[in-house]
Amino acid sequence: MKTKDMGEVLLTSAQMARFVARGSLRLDAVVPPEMNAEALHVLAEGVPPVPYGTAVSRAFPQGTFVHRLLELPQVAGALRSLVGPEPNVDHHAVHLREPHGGEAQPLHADAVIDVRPDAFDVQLMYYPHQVTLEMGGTLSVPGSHLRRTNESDTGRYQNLRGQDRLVCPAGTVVFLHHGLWHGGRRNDSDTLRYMFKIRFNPVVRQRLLWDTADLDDPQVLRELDAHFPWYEQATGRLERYQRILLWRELTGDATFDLDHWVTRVANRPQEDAA
Ligand SMILES: O=C(O)CCC(=O)C(=O)O
Repeated sequence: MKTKDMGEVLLTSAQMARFVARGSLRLDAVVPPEMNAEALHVLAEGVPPVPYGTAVSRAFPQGTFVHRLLELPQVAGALRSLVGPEPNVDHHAVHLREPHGGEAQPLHADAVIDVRPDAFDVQLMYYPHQVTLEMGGTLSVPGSHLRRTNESDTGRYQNLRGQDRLVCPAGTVVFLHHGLWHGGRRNDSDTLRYMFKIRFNPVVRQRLLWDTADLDDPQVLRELDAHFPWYEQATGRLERYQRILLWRELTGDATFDLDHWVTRVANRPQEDAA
């Protein structure tokens, strides 16, 4: 485990590969109990709005709750590994799921038009209290982030095989690729559910920003080759294809491949036959 400035715990290559395959990274109970207790007051009062594109250190000045949240070693290390130093804040929001209230949100991605193959935003989601199955934890569909859809066009899909209904201890932080299909679930409990979200835009190229000591570990390939149960037999393979392209960008290795998927498709000989 490698640490950077101020004790940041960077992600490993295997964790990055897992993020590239799944579209999310979950850090359980990384926020200490006293900060979680404070968060319930801070979030109830509301976090002041931040103009689009404000650098994170200006958006949340030193001493504020959010600044301290983002300084926690595992949170800071994951953010740096995914989007690099001093990203911009796209927007933030406190998301409530009322007790016995409302309906589940339709499945959606948080991007209407964003087909970047070589970069991504991340959304931090922080849960200051325990989330039980009844409490309307966020639902997400692992491996859906690289399938190009527009925002809520996936809303008609219900209960995809392998979907993840978040149940987590207090102080859990989840990072989502901006394209991941997700939605708040209905809250069937007596408890108001809080979640604080911040979307970050990178301001540097997202290349080798993590702890790369294990870059050649076979686990990296295993993570990148992951299959998810909702994938179609044939089209599901395109997800692996997209992951290879993203891994090439993230590592700068233009020859990286899994079983020649991209190499084969890139074969366009330019020489005429003699
Ligand atoms: O409230 C939630 O769990 C999810 C909210 C959501 O989908 C979003 O912020 O885009």
